[in-house]
Amino acid sequence: MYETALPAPLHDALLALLGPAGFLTQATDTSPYCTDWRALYHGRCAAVLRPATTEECAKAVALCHAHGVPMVPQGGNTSMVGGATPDGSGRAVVVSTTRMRQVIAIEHADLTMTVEAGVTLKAAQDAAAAEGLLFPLSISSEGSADIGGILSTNAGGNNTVRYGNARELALGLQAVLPDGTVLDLMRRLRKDNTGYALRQLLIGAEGTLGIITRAIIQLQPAPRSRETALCAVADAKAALDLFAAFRREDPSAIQAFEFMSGVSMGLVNTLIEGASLPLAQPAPAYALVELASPRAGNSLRELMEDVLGHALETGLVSDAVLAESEAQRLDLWKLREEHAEAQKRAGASVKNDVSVPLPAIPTLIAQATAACEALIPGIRVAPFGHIGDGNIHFNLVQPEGADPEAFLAQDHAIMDTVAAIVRKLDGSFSAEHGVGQLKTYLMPSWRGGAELTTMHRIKNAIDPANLMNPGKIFPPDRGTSPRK
Ligand code: 2HG
Ligand code: ZN
Repeated sequence: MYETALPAPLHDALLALLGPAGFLTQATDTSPYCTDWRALYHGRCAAVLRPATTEECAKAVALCHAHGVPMVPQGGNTSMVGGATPDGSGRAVVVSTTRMRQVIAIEHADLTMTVEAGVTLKAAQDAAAAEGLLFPLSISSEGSADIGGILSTNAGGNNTVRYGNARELALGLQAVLPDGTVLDLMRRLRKDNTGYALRQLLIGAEGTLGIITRAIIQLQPAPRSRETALCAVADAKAALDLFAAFRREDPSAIQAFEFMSGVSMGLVNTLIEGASLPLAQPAPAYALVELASPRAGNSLRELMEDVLGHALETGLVSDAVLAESEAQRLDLWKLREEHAEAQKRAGASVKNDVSVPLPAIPTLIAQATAACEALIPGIRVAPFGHIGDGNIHFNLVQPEGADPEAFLAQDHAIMDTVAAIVRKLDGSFSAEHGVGQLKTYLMPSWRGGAELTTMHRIKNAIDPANLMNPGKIFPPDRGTSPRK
């Protein structure tokens, strides 16, 4: 008797290939890989495969492909949309990148890092910092999220406003395709117009086209001066006006520009130990601004003081605190980075990771707030996010004392209410978290017609048996065949 649902020859071949550390079949070992960070999805799997190299990964994938076994690629398991969680059938294997943990090279001449998929974002940042360089992507889950995951989901985060999303940072890529073929695109070229951009196709495909195993990332010089301030503002419009004021002076200095509503900051302040608002009194909203430069000196401090001084005089900002040390800077960032955790602790929440053109953000917040409050009295409207790049996490937390299940039963009603407003404002229903399994139902109405049909055709060409991360991105009722 085997503990897994895998056919015996496949079971034996995978065990021989990966060894006991790379082939987990006991439920106690596999269950952490079958639930997402938000605990929205509780899947099952036949086994967890943990290849240690690309070659092992390719052989394992080829074996699963030959036996028609579905595969769910998984990095740090921090998806907000159930993108790395298997379904409940127990047929699939999870292919975890957690044993591919090597930073292979850092090249100073072209500022690149060659890295394996399972290196966490934090480890990659630390490796770059140790060489006096900057890994220019930062997200709240960076301690767990890994390189394969951030590329597969085209993660954005706090520094997109300056350096772009993960897509803009990847110069080279290696991936294992659904039949076990290794697609080697590990070229570190800035210019390379030689046919289709396959690298970009894999990035953001959420593991539906293959498993990313390696990448070459464009680094930046490490900042030698940095200024960080938390500002109390009246609303999102004031935050945007402040952003514009910094941008007018020096757009290239803005490293991050984040927005936090008073409600969401209140949750951090009360539910996260060690978090405390360093302002005289709570405000309706906040902006966290970080300026950075590879040049040492005082010019950023002058810029920060000039813009904030003027904003305080005109009333655009009612209060502000500047970090005077690295410890204070980290304290200010903690107030921002703990938002997801605080909302988790506050009960059930419905997330709307949306983007709209910058001028539409105040309208989005005003209209979506009114609509959600009308839908569910007592709902806690707790938006925050990367306002400098147009991405707001328009999150709704259950009314205090409400039943979490009853609240979550209304998730589509809430998401549809917000989505209708986002659509009118020419935005997107998923800015940086992806579609995963949570938002597949929105795809036909948002990306239907030629767009979804073309995606289906690509999926069918690369993964005709629909073995790679099935049930993600594409709405379930359509399988992998494009609508005729
Ligand atoms: C962040 O910006 C993450 O902190 C999580 O993208 C957002 O919890 C969320 O909705
Ligand atoms: Zn975010």
